[in-house]
Amino acid sequence: IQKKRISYEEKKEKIYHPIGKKLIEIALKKKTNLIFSADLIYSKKILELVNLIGDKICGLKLHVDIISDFSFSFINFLKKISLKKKFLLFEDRKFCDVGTTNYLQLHHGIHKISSWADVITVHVLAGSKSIENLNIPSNIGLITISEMSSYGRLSDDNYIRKALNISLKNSKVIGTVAQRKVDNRLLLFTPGIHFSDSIKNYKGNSYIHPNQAFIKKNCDFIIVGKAIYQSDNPKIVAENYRKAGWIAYENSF
Ligand code: 5FU
Repeated sequence: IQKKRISYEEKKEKIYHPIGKKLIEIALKKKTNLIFSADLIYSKKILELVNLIGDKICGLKLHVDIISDFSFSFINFLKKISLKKKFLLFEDRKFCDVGTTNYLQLHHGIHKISSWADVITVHVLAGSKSIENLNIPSNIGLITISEMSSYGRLSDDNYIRKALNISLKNSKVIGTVAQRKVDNRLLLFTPGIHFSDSIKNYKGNSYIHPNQAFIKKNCDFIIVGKAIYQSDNPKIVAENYRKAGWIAYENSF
């Protein structure tokens, strides 16, 4: 396994999926590796924040099933902003069932995730077959969850190794969530990011500074939620995370 730090440009050559390549292109163009996790329950609030910080992010991550007033007009607005400000839409649904159920949850129900998401997250607990045959269009990429950021996560080294292997073998997978260095053919996404040391362990999730994510773990993209949406000035704070993430990336070689 190749774990030596490589640049976004080099990584772009190793990632064959068009969405993986596109995410890297956006990152390089906008100089941002920041993905904003908008864990808010009203669509208006999400749209307000995205209008405010859309220039600073390469991705917007949603949990669409927490949005109380979900509608397709909300999705249409988001899609428009994402095209204008150039960022991708991530749905953090963490599909974790047998393949046929994953398929139904992805394409049907109220949210029709496959009709609008650019990237979706999946667990591989049910095995490699559970994420095959999902009939995903070529413009949707998968992120596997190999190792969560939470305290007391159940994944051990053996599970993580197998999850990473499944990720490498599936051509729809663009990357993974893990708390360690991974093969350079995968993009590494790191949630659990916060500047403040005082929330290292908050409600069962663990947090690290962007410097640690890039320098110790060779992360490619940081995912930041409450540090931004709970702040008094999301625009300034998002810019601070963008800058910190970018500088940490540059300093990680
Ligand atoms: F896969 C993972 C993980 O391992 N940890 C996470 O925290 C996903 N997450 C998500 O990232 C979680 O569901 C939240 O949506 C987001 C982190 O938000 P925070 O407010 O920055 O803690």
